[in-house]
Amino acid sequence: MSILHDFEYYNPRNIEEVLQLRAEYRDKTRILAGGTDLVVQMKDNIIAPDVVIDIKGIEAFHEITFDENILFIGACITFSELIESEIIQRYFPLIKEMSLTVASMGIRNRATMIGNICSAVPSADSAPILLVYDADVIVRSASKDRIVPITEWFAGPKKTTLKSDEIVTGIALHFPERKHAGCYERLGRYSGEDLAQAGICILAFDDDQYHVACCAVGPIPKRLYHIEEFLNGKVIDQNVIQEAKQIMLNNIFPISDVRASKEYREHMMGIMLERGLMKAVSRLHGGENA
Ligand SMILES: Cc1cc2nc3c(=O)[nH]c(=O)nc-3n(C[C@@H](O)[C@@H](O)[C@H](O)COP(=O)(O)OP(=O)(O)OC[C@H]3O[C@@H](n4cnc5c(N)ncnc54)[C@H](O)[C@@H]3O)c2cc1C
Repeated sequence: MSILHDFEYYNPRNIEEVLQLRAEYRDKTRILAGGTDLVVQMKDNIIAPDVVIDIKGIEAFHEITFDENILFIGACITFSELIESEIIQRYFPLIKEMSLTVASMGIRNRATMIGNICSAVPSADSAPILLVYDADVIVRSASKDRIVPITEWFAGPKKTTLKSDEIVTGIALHFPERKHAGCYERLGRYSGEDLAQAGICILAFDDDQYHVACCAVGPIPKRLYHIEEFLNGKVIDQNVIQEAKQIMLNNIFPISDVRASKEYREHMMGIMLERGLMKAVSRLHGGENA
């Protein structure tokens, strides 16, 4: 179906122009990155912005850099570019592992990681990875720059703390100084164009500390701090895993929908937590890299 309503299309070449348009038209605008969510919503008449600001022409948004142990991913970097990036492969292989689970190659060639967290659907695959790394979302408006910790980014299903005059310029991740390894476990009905039924990401450190985050099992993707508190300082064995699974059941709130029932999601999250912990710890101790 075509887009049925009229809108102004802007294709600015610098950030200042984007910020001016956002400041002037605010709620009436939508940023266009890859368009894999926005265009679908416009075609389905779910949203009807008066002004569409295409940011793909802004050079600075196409950068992936790694300086002083900080990874910067620009607003227009696609999942395919993340998969291909030597920086990502070398320092953040978990991002590559996650990106390969997103949709199909056709979608990954257009869809951006920043668009994924701006859409903020509960099943956003980028979210658990950014959460375990304590990523910072870099936000700008014409009057102010601010950094939003990813733990404070998601405000509800499809809602973020971004204001109507702001844009996200990129996301920053600190490379942990301690030895670490991670794993992303994702449940889907089939490989290809399907959203996650459940997802869990684990980052294990060599001093027996753990970061754990999930998606698609509650209104927002989130860190599972109660599980982390229980796991921290412990060597992973079957007793620890079984207790961690019980703690998880009190901390996730899946719903039943077209993709899976609440009960199936709960059951599978236990299995994925077990698999994820075993895999992350094995990788930490010299197994395959991630
Ligand atoms: C067939 C199909 C399969 C999919 N499968 C998956 C999947 O497996 N896993 C998954 O997580 N997602 C999946 N998705 C959704 C995924 O493609 C999107 O979430 C994508 O990552 C959004 O990025 P985009 O660049 O296309 O954003 P757009 O569609 O351009 O924008 C999305 C939203 O973010 C806003 N936005 C974008 N960039 C900025 C910015 N810099 N500043 C402020 N606001 C911004 C836009 O205004 C819009 O509201 C799928 C989508 C389709 C169509």
